[in-house]
Amino acid sequence: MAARRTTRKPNISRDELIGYYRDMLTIRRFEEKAGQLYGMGLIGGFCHLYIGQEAVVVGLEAAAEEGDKRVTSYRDHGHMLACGMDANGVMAELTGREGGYSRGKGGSMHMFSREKHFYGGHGIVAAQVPLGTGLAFADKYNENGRVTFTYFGDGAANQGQVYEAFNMAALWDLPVIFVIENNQYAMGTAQKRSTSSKDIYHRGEAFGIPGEEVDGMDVLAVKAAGDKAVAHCRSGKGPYILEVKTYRYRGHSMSDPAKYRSREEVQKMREEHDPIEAVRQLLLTGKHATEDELKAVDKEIKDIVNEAAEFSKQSPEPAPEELWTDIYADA
Ligand SMILES: Cc1ncc(C[n+]2csc(CCOP(=O)(O)OP(=O)(O)O)c2C)c(N)n1
Ligand SMILES: [Mg+2]
Repeated sequence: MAARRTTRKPNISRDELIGYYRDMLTIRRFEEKAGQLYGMGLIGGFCHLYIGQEAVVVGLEAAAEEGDKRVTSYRDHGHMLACGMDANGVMAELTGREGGYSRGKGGSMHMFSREKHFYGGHGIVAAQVPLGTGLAFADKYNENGRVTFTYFGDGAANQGQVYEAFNMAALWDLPVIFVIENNQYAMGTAQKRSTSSKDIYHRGEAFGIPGEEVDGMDVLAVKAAGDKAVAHCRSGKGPYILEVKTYRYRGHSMSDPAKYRSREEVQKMREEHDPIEAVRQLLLTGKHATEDELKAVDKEIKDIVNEAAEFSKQSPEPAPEELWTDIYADA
């Protein structure tokens, strides 16, 4: 049932490559800026950065179609930007301001967008897995041909509710892609200390769910695997598992001293497997773009991120009356 690692690379145009470069770099620069604002005391509470994992969400969003849904954990800013949510609104939510997606009342882990079909942002480990399965149940019931991307971590993959969700998703052939973002750590615990097997992609075997391991530092491999998983789900064959092997460069959250791994380990991943640098090299060596053209893209992104930071500083804090809004669903 479990398939082998995806290495096949599709033919790719300049525009597509530039698009991946732009989208991944936007997430990275946004997260770097969020880290700075956190350091300045402008962001409170928890803040989990996605730096290093950009190719996962960018590759899979490229395989999605309008109307498809996504739900994820607390490490969620990249997912929001990749599905088209506005950088100003995301950053202002991080700083707890009125211009944020939840009007400053939710913060980093509690943002949603009905327009972009983004269903959060969930702080309870693995809670989004049954929720994503439920979203797919609704799509199947409504016969609308949509697919739900349900993202969770390697640590979350050891939670019981994941397997209850797998059972129901398989039983009812639900159009849900379970994306395990295996960044090798759950807080300070390395996968080998917490998980009985090295690979997680075969965990659906007992339920008859096909699974595949994907190189999550290679956006083209992620896109190819995403296309395959989407085709499977959309054709009515039920759920699919993608275990995407990735790496987070920063700590679990901004308050993590990261004593559980060496600087050399992180440095090696950055230098040898960085997903953005890989696409940059493809663009340059394939003569799809010049250094100057890429610098212009970098500048464009810097402007977007600086504007988001400025907006999130200028936007006022929510008025006290806001405490009483958005409590119940539309009556
Ligand atoms: C039910 C529950 N248990 C424990 C926690 C504390 N906690 C927050 S994140 C985390 C680790 C999850 O790791 P993983 O699923 O690999 O995701 P990553 O942070 O690596 O993206 C834990 C144990 C929690 N939020 N919820
Ligand atoms: Mg993890």
